[in-house]
Amino acid sequence: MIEHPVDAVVTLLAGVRRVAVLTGAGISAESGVPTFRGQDGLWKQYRAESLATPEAFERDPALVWEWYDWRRGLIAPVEPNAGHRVLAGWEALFGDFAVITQNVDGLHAKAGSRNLVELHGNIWKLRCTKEGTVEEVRETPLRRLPPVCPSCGSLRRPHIVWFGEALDPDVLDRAAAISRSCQVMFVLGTSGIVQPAASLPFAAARAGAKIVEVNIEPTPLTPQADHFLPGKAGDVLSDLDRRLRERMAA
Ligand code: BV8
Repeated sequence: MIEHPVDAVVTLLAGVRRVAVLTGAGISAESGVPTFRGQDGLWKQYRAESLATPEAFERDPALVWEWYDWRRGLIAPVEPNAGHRVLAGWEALFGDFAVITQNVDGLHAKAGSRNLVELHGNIWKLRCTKEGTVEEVRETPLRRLPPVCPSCGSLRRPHIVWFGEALDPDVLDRAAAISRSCQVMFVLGTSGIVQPAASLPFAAARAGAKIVEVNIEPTPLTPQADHFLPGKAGDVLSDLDRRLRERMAA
C-alpha cells in the first residue's frame, strides 16, 4: 500500500528529535498579511523594491517610515493562524526545535514560538541610526515621522534588514548552525528567491537533513525537496500535527 504523502512525513518525524523550520510570507498569508510576490503581492503595489533599501531611507526617511507605518497598521489587527500555532506547539514535541523566519511581522512570537530566529528583523522594532539601540514600537501609527532617538536626537530606522544590507552576522550564524544540525527541515511558504535565506535548506540537505516543503505551488527548491506537500501551510500543518500526535499516542 502506498503511504499517504503526509503519513510519509509523519513516519519521518516519528524517528527524529532535531527539527528546523524556515518560513516565508506564505505562512502569514492566511492571517491576512499580503505576501511579497503573489498576485496581490506587497512588492507589486507599493514600490517596495524601491522602499526597502538604505538608499531610499537616505533619500526620503519620512516616505520609508510612512510605508512601514502603513504595513504595521495592516499587521496590528491580525492574529497568528493555525500554521503559526502548530509550530509553536512543536517546541514541546521535539527535543530540539527551532523556527527560522524571513518574516518581519512578529506573528511566530505572538503565537508562542520562543526558539525563533528572525533573519530580517522585526517591523515592531526601531533602531537609532547613530547609537544602534533597539526599542519596541509603542504605538501605531507613530505620532512623529520619522522618529528620532530620545537620547541623541538622531533619526531612528526600522530594525529590519533592507535589500543590499548584510544580515546580522550572529543571527545568520545561528540560522546556519541550526540548518547544519537539524535532521529534518521544513520550508514553509517561501518563494525561495531571497538570499542568503534561500540557501539555508541547501545547507541543511548537504549536512544530511531531509527537506519537507509546504507551498501552494512548486518553487526552485521543490526539485531538491525529499517531500513536497502542496496546499496552504495552515491546512497542511494542522493535518500533519493531528496525524503525528495520533501516531505518537498509538
Ligand atoms: C545581502 C525585510 C549582502 C524588508 C527582506 C546572493 C547572495 C547574497 C545576496 C544576494 C544574492 N543574490 C541577490 C542578492 C541580493 C538580495 C536578494 O536576495 N535579492 C533577491 C530579490 C534576488 N539579498 C539581499 O540584499 C540580502 N542582503 O545578502 O547583503 C551583503 C553582504 C555584506 C555586506 C553588504 C551586503 C538582504 C535580504 C533581506 C531583504 N529584506 N525583508 C521588508 O520586509 O520590508 S526580504 C523579503 O522577502 C521578506 O522578508 C520576505 O519574507 C522575503 C522573502 O520572500 P518570501 O517570504 O518568500 O515571500 P514571497 O511573497 O516571495 O513568497 C511567498 C510564498 O508563499 C510563495 O512561494 C507562495 O506560493 C507561498 N504561499 C502563499 N500563500 C501560501 C503560501 N504557501 C503556503 N501557504 C499559503 N497560504
